[in-house]
Amino acid sequence: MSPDSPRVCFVTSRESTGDRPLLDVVREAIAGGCDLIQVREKDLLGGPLLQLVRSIVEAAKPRGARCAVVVNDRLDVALAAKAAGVHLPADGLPTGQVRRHAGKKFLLGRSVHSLAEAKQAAKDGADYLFFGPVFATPSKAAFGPPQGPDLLRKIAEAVKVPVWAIGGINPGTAAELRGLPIAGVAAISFIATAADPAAAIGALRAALAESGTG
Ligand code: TZP
Repeated sequence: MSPDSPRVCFVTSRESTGDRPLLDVVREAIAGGCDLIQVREKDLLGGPLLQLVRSIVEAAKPRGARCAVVVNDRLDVALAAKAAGVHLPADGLPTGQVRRHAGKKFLLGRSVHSLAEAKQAAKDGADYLFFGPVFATPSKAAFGPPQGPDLLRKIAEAVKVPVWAIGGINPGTAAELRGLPIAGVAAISFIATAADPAAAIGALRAALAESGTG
């Protein structure tokens, strides 16, 4: 999978935005050309999560399909908020069942941690995959040890669906992924903690593209 230009996803974490409301940071990421927003606020109950997702969907509307909003895990919230889709954790709902329920147009992402999981998710109808952590992540250690760019490449070459890299992504690590057949990179802390989230998006894109990524 080789997109025309490398893409950038902001995975939200309202705990990481300092004293700024998450929505402000999201708006700046949208203004900076963010291609995909994954709302990942696992501790929020349905009501407040729905409210947050609705606001983010509204904020992203002017950019249409160029900035899709997906909700981590919560298919119900994604549907109720009219988000573009859902991002299923590796141990989340079965991809095939969600596809049958939500229909063909609903964007369906899945996190995978191995080649076997990637092949299965692609077979089950996922539209895109997240693989990681590729690098050591400043976010929780719960994401496990870094898997490295070599396995990322292997997975991206083995499946036909777009594969995104996540985990420890910043301009330095993104530059190490130049030329890999990936859809783009996804980051929590590099974007959420940036003084200028729009510039952070641009810096990631530039790092991927500098010598013409595939
Ligand atoms: N899945 C794999 S690593 C990770 C997730 C959600 C966390 C990425 O966070 P950061 O701060 O971009 O390294």
